[in-house]
Amino acid sequence: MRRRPALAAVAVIGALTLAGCGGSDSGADSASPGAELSVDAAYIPQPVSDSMAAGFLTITNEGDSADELTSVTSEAGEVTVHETVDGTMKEVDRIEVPAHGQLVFKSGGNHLMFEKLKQQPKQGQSVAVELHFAHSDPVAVKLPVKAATYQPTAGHSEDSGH
Ligand SMILES: [Cu+2]
Repeated sequence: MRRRPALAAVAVIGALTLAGCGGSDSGADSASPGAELSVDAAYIPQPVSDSMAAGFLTITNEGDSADELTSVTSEAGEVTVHETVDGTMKEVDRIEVPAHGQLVFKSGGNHLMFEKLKQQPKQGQSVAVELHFAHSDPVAVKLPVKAATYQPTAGHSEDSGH
């Protein structure tokens, strides 16, 4: 999975040139494998620190190929990707988004680590980040700042109705 730089380049070029096109020519590539990424459940609990914060989101891949989150950038400050192992967090270079699966960032697990923030994120604001992947185009995401105690409802939403 890591030994395919040539294939990755082809996939990126293909995605660009085929944008908005049915891709019906060149039957050789008709399976058009690739990751299809979407992001939801993004939020930042309002941090107590004025320079550090953790961010959470879920990346869903409906495609036939795995992808990897390779970096996260933000104008708000520095962002690194951390995972939590045995209660200790450590920075990771890249993290897989499995084919037909999800990469979940949640409290106590994987998280985006914001450092050297220019200003403290406050509830009601949002922080824009850009997710960069090994194969897919970058994805821009806004993480709304929630209450410090905010917990997303797992699995399904109960927000509808009362
Ligand atoms: Cu961390």
